Amino acid sequence: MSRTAHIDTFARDNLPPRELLPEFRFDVPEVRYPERMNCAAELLDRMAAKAGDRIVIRTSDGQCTYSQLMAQANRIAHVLVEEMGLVPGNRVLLRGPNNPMMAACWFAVVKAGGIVVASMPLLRAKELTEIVTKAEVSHALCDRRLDADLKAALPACPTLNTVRYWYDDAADSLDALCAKRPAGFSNVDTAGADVALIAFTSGTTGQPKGTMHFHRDVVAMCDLFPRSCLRTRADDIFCGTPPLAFTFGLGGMLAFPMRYGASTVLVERLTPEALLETIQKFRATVCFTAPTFYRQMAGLAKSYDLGSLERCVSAGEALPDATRQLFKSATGIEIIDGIGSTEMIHIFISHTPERARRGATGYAIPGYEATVLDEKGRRCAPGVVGRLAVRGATGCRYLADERQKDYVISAGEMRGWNVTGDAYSMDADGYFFYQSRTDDMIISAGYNIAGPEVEGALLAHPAVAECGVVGVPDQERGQIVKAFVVLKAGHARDAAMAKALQDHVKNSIAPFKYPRAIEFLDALPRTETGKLQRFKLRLP
Ligand code: 3UK
Repeated sequence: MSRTAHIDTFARDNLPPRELLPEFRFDVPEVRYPERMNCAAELLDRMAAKAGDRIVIRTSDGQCTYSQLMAQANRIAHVLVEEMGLVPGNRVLLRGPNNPMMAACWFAVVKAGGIVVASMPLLRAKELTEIVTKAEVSHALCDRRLDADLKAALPACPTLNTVRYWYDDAADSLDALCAKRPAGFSNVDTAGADVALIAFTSGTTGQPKGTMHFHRDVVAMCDLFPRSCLRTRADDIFCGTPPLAFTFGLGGMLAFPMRYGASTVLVERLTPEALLETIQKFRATVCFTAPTFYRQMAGLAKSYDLGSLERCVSAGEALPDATRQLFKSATGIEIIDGIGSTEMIHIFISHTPERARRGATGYAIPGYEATVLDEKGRRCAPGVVGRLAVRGATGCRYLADERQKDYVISAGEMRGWNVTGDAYSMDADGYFFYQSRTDDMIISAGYNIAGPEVEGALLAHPAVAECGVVGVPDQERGQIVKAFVVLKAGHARDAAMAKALQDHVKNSIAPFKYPRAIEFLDALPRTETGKLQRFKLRLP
């Protein structure tokens, strides 16, 4: 292993044992990097030197250039090292909505050789305590407006003893401290294989899992999907919803545009209407969000001028074909679907707009290989449903976690492949078709039924705004298919509607898959990242 710049070696000491590591493949030349690399230098300083006056961040209150963002990150890095006692390798909690200080803090931590542990804005004291404890976080930088949950967590977090707040007028606020610091900073000379980021999974159940990513992984994610599928350009203006604490958002809302000298619009809270307004106002060219947003935006699009918008990326959960078609007829844009995961850091199966295939997530993008495995761990024939496995330039490294062996195959012919927990089939052309999460497959009277397929059928009905389909226990059949449906305004939630929806499903897919139970809801339970919380629908 290369010489580490970390003095605090906690992350390296807690990497999975060698035999449980995934196999990394650097088949595409873009991801063969030098041994020394600091991803902040790569993404920020390099562009600041080359095109410092270009705008990097736009907000409703103004904008900043690459040089200004670098200066701010450098000032914060001085505060971290000189006032807060940060030592390379220490973990730093970042907590804030998507705003310029959150971005500057991200780069500051990495410049100073620290490891970013970002927390989703909606995490409460209990979850904060869990991630701080697991990652032995020593420092925190937090938006003042999100201080309550952090303060509530602190008594239970003995490792976390140095906290500063930003967007705050106190004399010892981060804003005040960094104003007194110089705009130049010499970055810690990290190894490409030093940990830069511990991203916690938005897992729905059980203890959160921390995934460790190296400096080189952060750069690699920028050199793969955004180059081959998104074809990012320097004049692009990015916008969207995913939080910077979610690797989907770290890429789409910050790192991807920066790798190409483009700019990003940061907005703290977005509804579908507000996202459409943002696209219109900033003349955005690229949008990143989850399928449910595209579906809602399709219904509203005609009231906005979306003439600037060219490319839209959907991830986080499966994009139903009904949503792809609705959005295309509303805007003319073929959405780019992509499956990624916190473990893999970003998207590994996707497609260009021209190569979209109905119902498919796409093909393994350059830099990755993917396949589908049967129960015995052998490759399935085309068309057969099994477990998705992937390997490439990035891969899963859980922080001190028994579950490493569940994500990475440790023996046999497929040793080193990452298993994402998704059921997929692959066609003869190498396109991958999502079925469900492996453990979400509904087994009813001996049939395997994928909830998302039933959802896709329901979504094609004109009265359906949103829906979620799960298996619920049943005496006779083991499980039955149950649909939770949000209707569009003006439709009655009655037995006749339930019957109409059931008939609609029976007429569009194999009849045994139809939902025997239907419940109408005002809204579906979702995570901050736009994922349907199926476990909540299954609760009695
Ligand atoms: C599901 C999808 C079907 C799938 C993520 C892009 O979602 C991200 O990371 P998470 O760790 O969840 C991973 C799981 O989410 N999923 C994501 N995208 C799709 N299923 N089609 C899709 N397009 O179950 C996967 O295993 O929260 C997505 C980039 C970075 C990310 N972290």
